Amino acid sequence: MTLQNDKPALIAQKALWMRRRAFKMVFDAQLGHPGGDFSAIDIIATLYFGVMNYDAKTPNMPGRDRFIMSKGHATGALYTALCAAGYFPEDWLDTYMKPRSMLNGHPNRNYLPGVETNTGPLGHGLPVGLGIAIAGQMTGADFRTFVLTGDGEIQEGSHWEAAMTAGNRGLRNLTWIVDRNRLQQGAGTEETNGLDPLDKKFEAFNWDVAMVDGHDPAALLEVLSAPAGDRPRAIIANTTKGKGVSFMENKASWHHGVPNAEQFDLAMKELV
Ligand SMILES: Cc1ncc(C[n+]2csc(CCOP(=O)(O)OP(=O)(O)O)c2C)c(N)n1
Ligand SMILES: [Mg+2]
Repeated sequence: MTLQNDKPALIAQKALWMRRRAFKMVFDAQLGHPGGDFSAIDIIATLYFGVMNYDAKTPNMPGRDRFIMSKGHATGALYTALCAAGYFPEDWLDTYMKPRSMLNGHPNRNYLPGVETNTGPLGHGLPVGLGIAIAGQMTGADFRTFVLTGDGEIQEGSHWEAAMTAGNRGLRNLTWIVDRNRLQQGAGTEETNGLDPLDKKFEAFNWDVAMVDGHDPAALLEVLSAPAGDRPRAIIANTTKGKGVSFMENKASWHHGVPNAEQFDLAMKELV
């Protein structure tokens, strides 16, 4: 099977490039959120290179599927995906977080093609995605809306208001993916303000629920491409913060830790 026809292999290849490129951006800027970049990259690569309908040359194409990056701090993951998808040239990535760059620490739709909405203050992605999905439902449009949140992020109550409304309206065009890496900024989610059992919470809010290995492109592809049912869909993607670099995995300190030269070289040796 050629790579072009083997979607999981193509997604894995894109995800590897995204990890390496995002880590170089963080290293050069000495700023960023690499732990949350690396837990989300396989999910985002699957959406952009296996699932979503979009045209990078026409970013506002009316029928495009919408992706809302609610965990807006993970810009290394989002910007490398948008670049690989063709929204802007690679040399823009070299400006990450520099003065007057369009690639800020948090995404800005006024600067960067492909960004659906500004995020960074946590807790807003699902409410915005809800509004977009309601508009789609009201107008009979057939695009889908995908919202990616962190797990610590959903301690914000705004998500649960949006979840209630989506469940009550049977918004079958809305998919909420939770990057379930079990860590937030400085500690574990369960020791901060526990979320388990998340699946039961979603079911109680009238959502269909699926669990998936958030680092397995084939499994992600299957669950994210599944035809919509009658209700909104929540996907709990079990992930590892810092996935792919041994000394970063499952370490809260890499939430916004940045590498020195030796750590950067070590990571590049592992990310092959
Ligand atoms: C409203 C708000 N409060 C606090 C922050 C600071 N902050 C940025 S990321 C983060 C932790 C988020 O954890 P999680 O959602 O689990 O993200 P991930 O583990 O995927 O990086 C916090 C507290 C913020 N951006 N917005
Ligand atoms: Mg988390």
